[in-house]
Amino acid sequence: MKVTISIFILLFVAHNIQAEDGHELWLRGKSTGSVNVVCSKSSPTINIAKLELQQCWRGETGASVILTIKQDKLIKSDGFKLSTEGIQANTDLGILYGVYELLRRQQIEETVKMEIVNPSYELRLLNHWDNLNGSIERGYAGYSIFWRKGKDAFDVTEKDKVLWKEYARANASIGINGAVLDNVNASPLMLTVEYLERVKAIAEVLRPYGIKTYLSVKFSSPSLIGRLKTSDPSDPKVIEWWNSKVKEIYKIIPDFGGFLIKANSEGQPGPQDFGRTHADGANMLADALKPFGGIVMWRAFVYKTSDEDRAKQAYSEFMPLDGQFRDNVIIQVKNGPIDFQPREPFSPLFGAMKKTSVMPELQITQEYLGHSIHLVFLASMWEEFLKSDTYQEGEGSTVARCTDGSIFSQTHTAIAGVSNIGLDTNWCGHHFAQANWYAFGRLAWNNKLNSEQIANEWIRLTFYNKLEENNGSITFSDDWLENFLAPIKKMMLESREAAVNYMMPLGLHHIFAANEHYGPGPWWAPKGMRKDWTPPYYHQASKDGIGFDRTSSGSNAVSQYHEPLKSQYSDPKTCPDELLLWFHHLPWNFQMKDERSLWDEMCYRYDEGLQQVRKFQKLWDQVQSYVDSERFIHVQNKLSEQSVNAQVWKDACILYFQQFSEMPIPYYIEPTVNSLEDIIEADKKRLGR
Ligand code: GCV
Repeated sequence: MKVTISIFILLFVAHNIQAEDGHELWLRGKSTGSVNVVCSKSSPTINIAKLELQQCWRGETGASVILTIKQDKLIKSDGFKLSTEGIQANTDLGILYGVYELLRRQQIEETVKMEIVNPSYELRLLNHWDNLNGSIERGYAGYSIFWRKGKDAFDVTEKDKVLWKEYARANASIGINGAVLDNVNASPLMLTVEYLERVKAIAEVLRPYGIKTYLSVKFSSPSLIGRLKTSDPSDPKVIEWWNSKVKEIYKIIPDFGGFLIKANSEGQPGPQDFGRTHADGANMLADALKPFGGIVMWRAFVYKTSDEDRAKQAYSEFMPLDGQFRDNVIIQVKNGPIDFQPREPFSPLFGAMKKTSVMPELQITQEYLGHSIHLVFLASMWEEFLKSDTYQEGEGSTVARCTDGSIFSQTHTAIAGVSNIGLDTNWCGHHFAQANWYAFGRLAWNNKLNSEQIANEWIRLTFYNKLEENNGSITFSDDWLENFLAPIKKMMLESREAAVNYMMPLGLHHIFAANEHYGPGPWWAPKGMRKDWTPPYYHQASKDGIGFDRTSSGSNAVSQYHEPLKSQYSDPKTCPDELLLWFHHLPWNFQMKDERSLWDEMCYRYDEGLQQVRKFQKLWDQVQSYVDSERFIHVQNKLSEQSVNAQVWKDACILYFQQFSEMPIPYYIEPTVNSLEDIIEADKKRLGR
């Protein structure tokens, strides 16, 4: 009887929470509250600010808010002054950002007091890896919101404009102020008139929200579309071609932001094809953009087939060029030295390039973290990265401070995140993947925020029960805070470590299945394949042990880190367990700090990851009554898939590595359930072999 009543109550409550498809992101619905906005100015941006206040006001009903544009030296770039009376800023955009901050605080019940809020980075950009045919490289949420193929590829429809506006609004609400619209593996067609005209249309929608458009360009465009014999950056005709192309772009898009370039990397053309350096290439483009205020973001993601450890190559290539770049060039460096792995140490270029503007590149789309299937909250990873101490200018030289202008007087400060946005109704494929878009924006605005604060904000905004609003204002009940917010926040904060555990614990990296980078593939090494594209290159498992020796007896990648990190990483006793096999090749019976053998510890962590996901499943089931049924079921299904996949990861890795360790699986972990042969067979099938 009791059970029936409980089920009935549950169904009744769940039924009363309106179904939501997630399209509104963290900006859910209008409020019924009213406000009197006092502002003498009118402009497209200010008008948006006023409208947002009127439609989403959740403060005292009938209160007044004064918006003032007045110069104040303490307010920097897009910053603003918040007070109980209203918002003051130097620019219209500052007002808009202030409005979003005020509205967010009202919604999450955070107090508003007199305070100046300045952004950490001047440029806060999304990088879209969107191809011109509408597909998205490493995109897991449908096709591109900007590009499509077919007869209507260049039509700018009302539907397009509505979507671009929603996109712009969401970005502005978290402080993002730039978007690179196309894939870094760029098509030369991007610079042709039809595509530039479409960029113009996109830019018009994005502009009032403060979002500038940027483009990835192909370095060989002069020969590919300009019919020149070469794309050599020192050739006068090539220089002239880029100069006139840039002029043409600014005529079409007057506030164009600049170029992002992937050069001499993974088969992309670049200045080295002509015996020139990265600096020669970047500077040539920077000179073309300079008269218009444009910038070049030149990626340091470079590695070749060579005997040099891949993790060392970007540093070796770029350090000698420090100081040679124009002041409108920013070197864009991925957070880790290899490639957006579940865990990497920070790239040693951070803090080491002292005479060049350097910007971090993070990956919001979950290429290596379970696509849009796994629930993995990336703020924890980014917080770990931004707070990493490089020691380059003494203790406290964190990556955040080395890139935001606190330590080096960079001409430009910037941060980029590879977008996880597509045409899926909920934008990101997984409702919880929206949290990563949100977190990126919030950290780009304030690189000191911690992941707990961000999760706390996002959960409140995304899951508060709209029915509980009273005259526009929201009061979270103790029940909601204790039984929904607290456990969900805990789950989010644990989720990244769980993924590391069931995929690559203890510093293991890049042992993914080929191409898709989704499941496990530590065995994958076809004959003739570039060795740095195969997992055995990274895990180096053999009968004598496992891990990549990057100490002085190995590749000596440790030497690229500043002391005391170099010594700390060099010694397995002081190297953090989390990075142990990144820096060391160790015997299977190596004794860990907790006295387990390395083999036992590895098995334990793989199992722990799986248990964590199962815990997330149970937890989600327990919060059913707090979530609308549409989003509840969606997430429930995703978690169930994640759990099956975590089991595959665990079984595949334990059984594969056991062939080398020849040690028993510890009695205290749950036995494996899949056979290695079956997993490898399924992987071969996937690859069509
Ligand atoms: C856009 C990795 C990814 C590629 C990506 C590349 C890059 O290699 O797998 O899809 O290409 O990084 O960042 O340029």
